[in-house]
Parts: sequence; structure tokens; C-alpha cells
Amino acid sequence: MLQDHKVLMSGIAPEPWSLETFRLHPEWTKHLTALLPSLIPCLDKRPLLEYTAPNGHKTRARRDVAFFSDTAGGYQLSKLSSLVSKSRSFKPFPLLAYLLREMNEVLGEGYTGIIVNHYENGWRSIGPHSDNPKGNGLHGVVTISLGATRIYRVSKVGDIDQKSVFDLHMEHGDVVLMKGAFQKLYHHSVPPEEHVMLPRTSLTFRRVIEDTKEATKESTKESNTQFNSTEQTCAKQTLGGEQTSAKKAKREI
Ligand SMILES: O=C(O)CCC(=O)C(=O)O
Repeated sequence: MLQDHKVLMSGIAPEPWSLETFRLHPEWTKHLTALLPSLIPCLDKRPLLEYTAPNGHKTRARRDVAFFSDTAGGYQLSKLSSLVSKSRSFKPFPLLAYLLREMNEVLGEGYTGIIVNHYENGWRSIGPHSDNPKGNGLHGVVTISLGATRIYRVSKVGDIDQKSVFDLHMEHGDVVLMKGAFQKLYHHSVPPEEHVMLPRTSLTFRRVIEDTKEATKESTKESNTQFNSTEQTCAKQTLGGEQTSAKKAKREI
């Protein structure tokens, strides 16, 4: 499922780490692209997430997002904010559940869920951050990019100016893997690129071992009514069609 492996950066201190890229097998890219029209309406419309970045500046993340998992209650969206995304079931999207299993097998990982981020255009972005190390530990974080090409910026933790150490131009079907202690040393971001008119969707795999149901209850109280009704609509819309396409994908991939 993963091709064209490249190691872009690596090191051994404080523990081994690396930044690696792959290309997703074209069949997987095709099936996931076909899934997007039913997946995107199911995301939580999060107009703005604001938090204080390590440089002390207010950082903004503007993207629609949902965390899919059948084992974890929720996922803390950023270690810099207390916002938790309540888990959505894989049931309406068996192709995603199959993708999770395959990714775990190929990378020898134990991911328990997938965060889907949707950036409608280049005005949508996510500021410099490290992925929540609580559940992930030294496990890698792998991200599939679909749609518009966007910059995936790597900057040093502790750099006040968050200068780019590496700018990856993530194209449709590109995959990035941040391994080992990478999150302790580097931040990553998808900066705004106002000239980009087309949408990008990313699927990023997480290992969440603790159950975050309690925190979820608190942080999602306000948005729950809208959230649940969206989920029900999405489940109704997608149940029939996606199960068929997952079976088809299993045969083809
Ligand atoms: O969209 C991306 O590629 C980055 C997503 C991300 O950094 C996150 O979900 O924490």
C-alpha cells in the first residue's frame, strides 16, 4: 500500500527519530478520493480553534475535523488546547476501518483511530504544533494527503520564530511519517496559502490508549446537539454505499 519510501531527516537523540515520505498505492488513492464526498459532510465544522503557540503568539487552526475510532472515546486535538474531538464510529465508513488495519500491518504499528482534517481552500490551515504525545508515545504519526497540494512545514520546538526547517509539498496521494522522538524535537504545520483555491483532506493515524470519554463530555457539551444530528444524517447517507465500496476495495487493493 505504501511505495517510494524516502527518509528526509533522521537522528538518534534524545531517542531515534525520523521524517519519512511515501506514495500511497494508486488504488488506495482512488478509493479514498471516491469516499471524500460522503466523508467530508460528516466532519465537525470547527470554524476556529485558537490556542497559544510555543512562541507565545495566538495560533489559529481553521479546518473541519473528526476523529474516527471504535476503541477510544475521543482525541485531544492539540496538547496546547483542552479541546477533545469525540470519536465517530467507523461503521458508516468500513473502508476507513480497513485502511487502519492495513496501515497497522504495513508499518507494524498499533494505531487505534484516524483523524480526518478538511481544508476547504488555502485560507484553512493548522499552526505549528506537536501531536499529543500522551497516547502516541514514541509511535509514529502517519498522514495521507488528498486533494490540493499544500505545504507541510517542519519547524524546531523552541524556535521563537517557528522558522521552516523543511517544507514538504504534499501532493495528492503523498504520505508523511513522523517517527520516534520527532514530536519532541519538531513542530509541524499546514500554513495558510491564500492562492490555493482547491480543498485538501488529510487522514492522520493515531494511537490513543486512554479513554477520553470524561473529557469529551465536558468539551463537547455545547456542540453536541448539532454534532449528533450531523452524525446521524451521515450514518444514514453513507451506510449502504460505503459498505459496498469497502468490499470492492478489499478485492482490488
Ligand atoms: O493536515 C495535515 O496534514 C496535518 C494535520 C495535523 O497536523 C493534525 O491533525 O494534528
